[in-house]
Amino acid sequence: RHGLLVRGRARHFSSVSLADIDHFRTVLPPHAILTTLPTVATAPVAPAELDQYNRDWMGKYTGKATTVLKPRTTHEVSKIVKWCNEREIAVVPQGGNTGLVGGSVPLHDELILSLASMNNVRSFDPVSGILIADAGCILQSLTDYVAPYNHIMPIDLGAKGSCHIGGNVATNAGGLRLLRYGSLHGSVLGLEVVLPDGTVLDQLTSLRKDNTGYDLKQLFIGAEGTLGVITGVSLLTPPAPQASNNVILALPHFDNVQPLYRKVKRALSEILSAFEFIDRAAYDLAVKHGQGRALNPEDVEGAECFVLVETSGGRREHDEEKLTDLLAELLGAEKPLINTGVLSQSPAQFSSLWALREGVTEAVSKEGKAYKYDISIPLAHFKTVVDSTRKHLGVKGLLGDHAVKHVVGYGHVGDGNLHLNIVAAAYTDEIQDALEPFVYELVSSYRGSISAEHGIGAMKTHALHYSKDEVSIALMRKIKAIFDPRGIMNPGKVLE
Ligand code: FAD
Ligand code: 2HG
Ligand code: ZN
Repeated sequence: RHGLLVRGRARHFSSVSLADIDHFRTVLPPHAILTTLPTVATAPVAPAELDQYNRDWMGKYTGKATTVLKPRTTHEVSKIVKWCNEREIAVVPQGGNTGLVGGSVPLHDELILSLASMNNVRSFDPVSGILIADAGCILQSLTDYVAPYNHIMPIDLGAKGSCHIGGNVATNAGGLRLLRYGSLHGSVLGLEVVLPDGTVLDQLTSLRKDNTGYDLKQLFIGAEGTLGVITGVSLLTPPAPQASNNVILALPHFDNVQPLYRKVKRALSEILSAFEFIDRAAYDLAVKHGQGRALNPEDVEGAECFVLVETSGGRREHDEEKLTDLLAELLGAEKPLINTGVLSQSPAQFSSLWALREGVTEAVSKEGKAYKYDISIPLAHFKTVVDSTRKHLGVKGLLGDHAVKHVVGYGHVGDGNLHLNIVAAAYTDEIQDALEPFVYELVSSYRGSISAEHGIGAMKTHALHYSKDEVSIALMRKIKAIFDPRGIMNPGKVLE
């Protein structure tokens, strides 16, 4: 047994033993059990083979799990979790392991329950657009699945090639379509969840309307695996738009973003589907690391930031006309809000413009180690927050090639969500201490959220109080205790 600091005191969990592996062998086939423990029946895997499960996407958090289990059915998940609960083995549910707050990897040697082998579509109704899928389905594969029926997923994000729908639900991921289709709290119609004692909560309904008391499934959306394991998801997929266009606009000043947003909303109204922001430093990094095609350097000289506007609508000619009219109006204005605008002319250009925005995270990780702050603040203060963080690091003497290389801002303007990324040569305590609580206090001064869409994970448990009051945190603890009295489910995440 080992101690894991939870709520400031050590809680004791059992390490996975050979006897546990023997039990898991009665539940799962040998290839679904990856363990470094020297079992008689199966050759142990080399510890390095577990690295991809123990290390998070950023290379910032590393666990020491000895065992990864890959069940294929809800029944298998239930049997595993029941056993772990009885034995007090802590469990980390893992999807595509693309989370950005250290929630998907163990803090110590918790067992990793990977949903990767639960990847079947259970049903799709082309009339209602309701999709029921195993939690381990990769988001891109679901997009591909519904495409021939002329439907799309209500969510899209840069990690779509690896993240699971179960992981998306568990983190309540926002992404690039939230402006148009809203959050998963609205699109998810039902869930199947294995509770920490192994009970299966079957709320996998596909009803649009169901006011029959407390809406329990909502608790699991954004719970980051702390209340149970999501095994099935029912969600509403919207019809694919008949036409999608995008344009990237270069702005001379950040101050123009707000008036531009108002103008764009008014001009494009029902066809506006995304309004995304990249500051100059983020744009330069995306270009440097080959994300999308750079705009003509002369056109973007002096541009302080960029906005990507997407339209999705029902008639191509109508949408194109609206967009070109808007562009003409913006460029022809007496005091133009933009320097230039590049309208995509082909599907390849459409993707390339998106890549400039979507690819910033990838570019940042190629450039160095990222400290990520995913915050909700009023749009007017996006630039102030980036600038004051840069200034603060400068005062601390931490700016330079061997410490902090860049401070960049990008994100979802339409949702008031800024991604503040501090790109450093390495993760160091000095940088960490300079950034926290500085950033959280800044966010709190705007009554903002310290986590707009990525969650709390292991990264922000200590900072939850900046965005949640004591009453709310106390209620969260009570809810956790009801669902998971032994605290086995992703301990040390969300709540300390
Ligand atoms: P994981 O990383 O495996 O897990 C995330 C959390 O959910 C963990 O706490 C884990 O325990 C829990 N979990 C996973 N599966 C289950 C399950 N079946 N049951 C219970 N708990 C589970 N996020 C956004 O919100 N918007 C974005 O635009 C966005 N873009 C991204 C772009 C890139 C390039 C990357 C790397 C990440 C991005 N993210 C974004 C972060 C992110 O949260 C997601 O990628 C995604 O939702 C996580 O899904 P996953 O399957 O990888 O989950
Ligand atoms: C995005 O919007 C993602 O691109 C990732 O949420 C943000 O890496 C980040 O900080
Ligand atoms: Zn985002």
